[in-house]
Amino acid sequence: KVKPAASPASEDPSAIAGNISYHAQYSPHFSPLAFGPEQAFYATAESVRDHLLQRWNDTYLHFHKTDPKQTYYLSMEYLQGRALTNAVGNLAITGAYADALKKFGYELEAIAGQERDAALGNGGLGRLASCFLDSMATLNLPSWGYGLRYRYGLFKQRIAKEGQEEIAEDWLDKFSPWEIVRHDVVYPIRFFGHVEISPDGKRKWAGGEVLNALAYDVPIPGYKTKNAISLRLWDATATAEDFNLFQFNDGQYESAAQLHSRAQQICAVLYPGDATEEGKLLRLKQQYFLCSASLQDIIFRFKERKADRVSGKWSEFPSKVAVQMNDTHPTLAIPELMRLLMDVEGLGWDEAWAVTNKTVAYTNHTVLPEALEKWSQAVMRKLLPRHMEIIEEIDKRFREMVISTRKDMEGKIESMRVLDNNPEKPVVRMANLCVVAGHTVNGVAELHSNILKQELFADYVSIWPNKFQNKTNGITPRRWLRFCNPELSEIVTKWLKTDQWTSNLDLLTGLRKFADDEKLHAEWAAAKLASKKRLAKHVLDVTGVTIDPNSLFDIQIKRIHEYKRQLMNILGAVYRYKKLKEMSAADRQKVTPRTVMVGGKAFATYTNAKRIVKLVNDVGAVVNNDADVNKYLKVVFIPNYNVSVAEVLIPGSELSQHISTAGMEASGTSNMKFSLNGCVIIGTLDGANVEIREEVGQDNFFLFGAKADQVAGLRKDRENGLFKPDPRFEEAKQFIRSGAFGTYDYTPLLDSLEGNTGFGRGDYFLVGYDFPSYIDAQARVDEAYKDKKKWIKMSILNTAGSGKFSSDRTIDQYAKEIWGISACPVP
Ligand code: DL6
Repeated sequence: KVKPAASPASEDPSAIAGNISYHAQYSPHFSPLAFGPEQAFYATAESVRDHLLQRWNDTYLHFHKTDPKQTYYLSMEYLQGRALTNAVGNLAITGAYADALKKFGYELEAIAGQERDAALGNGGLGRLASCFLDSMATLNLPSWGYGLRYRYGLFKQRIAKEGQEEIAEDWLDKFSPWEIVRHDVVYPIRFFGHVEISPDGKRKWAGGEVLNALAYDVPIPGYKTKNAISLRLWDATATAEDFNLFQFNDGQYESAAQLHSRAQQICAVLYPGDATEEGKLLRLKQQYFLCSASLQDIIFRFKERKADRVSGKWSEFPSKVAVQMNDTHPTLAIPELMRLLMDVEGLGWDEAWAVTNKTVAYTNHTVLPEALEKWSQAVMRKLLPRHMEIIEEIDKRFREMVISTRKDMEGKIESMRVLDNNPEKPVVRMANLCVVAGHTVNGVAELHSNILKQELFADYVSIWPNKFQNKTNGITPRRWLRFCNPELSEIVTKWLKTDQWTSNLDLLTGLRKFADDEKLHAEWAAAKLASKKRLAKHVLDVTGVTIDPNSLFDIQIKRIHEYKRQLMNILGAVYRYKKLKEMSAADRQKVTPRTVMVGGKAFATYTNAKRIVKLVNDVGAVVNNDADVNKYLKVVFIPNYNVSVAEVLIPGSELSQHISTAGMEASGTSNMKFSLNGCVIIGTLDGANVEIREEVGQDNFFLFGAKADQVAGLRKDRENGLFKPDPRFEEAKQFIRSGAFGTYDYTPLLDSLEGNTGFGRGDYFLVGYDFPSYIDAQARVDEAYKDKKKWIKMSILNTAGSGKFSSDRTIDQYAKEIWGISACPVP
């Protein structure tokens, strides 16, 4: 009944309804006969996109005209999640769109729930990149995100009888209403081939195969600003020339379209399995594809903005361009920039090196040795022969520099070099390349940055003492409080008498003075209960398990990894269950009822992580059906954890577990999201936990476990047979071994916690050492929860102490202290 209106979207609900109706009728995606929730979502999203496009175009033109220095964030992962709620929220048109949708009989929340998550990432690193984009846009910073347009990003997790199953999830199944294909932005990307040397000695890469990188832009709106920046995602394509018509007509269909199929492989899957040589090659191709397309684009823009830059003026480049490498995955940006500057633009080595060094910076996100990338020199040489030459030259010059200037470091050179020439397995060390070539290296929390400086990169610090920085991670308060927890947000706004906290999170400290106010307590408790009920409904919908919103909601959601110690959590739940079974009915009534929820995906080939998923499910199946105790304990595995699920879980959580072995979690960012939503953390002194505890106060954080500087010694003690396990730890393991939770063979998993040393043994992650203090800390939690006033005060003080963890603060520091860029708001 609503008359279609093609006019650019306005902020009046009737006009918006007309615009939605227009998109429903004239966007040719669906039959015009129906306007169900799905059609309503796509039409609404396209209407919102009209708003975005205006800002996005204005922002590009403004940047073009003013020509500021820009940051280009290169990341193999972005975990964007859903976009509709965020877009209308940032554009401050939520109410108008909600009213418009009511005219069609729909609630905005239900329509927003139709959207698929854009899951182009695995975990923390990808979600961090997405939070950063939100802050870059909000702070009006001239900046871009570059990534890959994977067809199947993060897999969908199904829990079957044997545990986790991975299913490809096609987020582009229909289409994404947010992306704009840019047929005018295409760059050639070469693989394989050889290096040609011209008579004047110039080197040039030739031959091999060439694919195209085609840009898809996703506009990223800032919060209450006119700026909208771009996330540019590259897709791989081949051309008509690459299609062999002769072969096709001859019935050789596969070979006729070989290059087309190879193009499809590049952006098919995020992190394809790399156990095989093919898998390794594909991953390297993906990394190069991202780096080459992005750098060609950056150079194009550099020239586009001033015609005279085409000849000379390359020394200006670092004053216009900052490239941030999000972990080592985009390290090939270094040799690619060198190649483009030398072989295409004609610069000499020294000039190209100076430009590259002043342009690129590197963020390290892990100290786990297995995650520090190393590429086989042979694979690198085969796929990227010219880059391998450049890397060899960087390595050679670095060695010479150390030998000639730092005699004292000679003994260290081999481990600092970019190349590891071990004849058995010669590799390129990507992190070393980043440190040698970049102007700045940063860690992502104070503790982590100190570990980088004192251990992993200590030798480089003595050469370049000013190269290393800390940038503690952050999260966007828009998605992670304002939009995902409207009840709590309203209370915060009401008590602070302003909603400015949404873009100035430090204002939350203003809540501290009300931490004992009973009226605030009542409102706070009511908001938490509403979120807990929403969460209970989600659990019922996806697992069939009914949970009690009056029990303590205890949540651990993150990738499943042995260092994150979900195993300790479940051993704790097993111990709790056993004690409940042994208690009298009268004693049980004194127990704090608890619902333990665990969610997260295990990498497809990570066997122990998958065993942990299975164990949580098996324990839940027994505990939840045990009528003696299930009033006091439930254990639930939340399947298919993703950004949208987190948006339901985090507001409803009261206790959140961040219990990694100290020194192993670089930062963690879900700890910040929980704390911001008034959830109390039980955790070790690891990653950003350390800073969260400082900010919220040590009385409002349940601390346990070994400290980072004890870990090496404890492992040594264990190797020397000095470790004496606590009887409670032995009891919990033994209970599982007894078959109390079914017949699945948990021996390999439990054996990893036994013995003094050895592969898959020796309790490398110190679960046994930390278990007793973990159980004691959980007992303190039980007691604290009984005192409702005390608990709510702790909850309020967690929110009040979260200001530091806004990604606005993090990005402001990157902008000032690494990138040297400043705000460029559209007037
Ligand atoms: O910095 C974002 C995020 C941290 O919060 C996590 O602590 C850290 O584990 C994660 N690191 C990675 C590294 N992955 N690789 N490869 O995801 O980064």
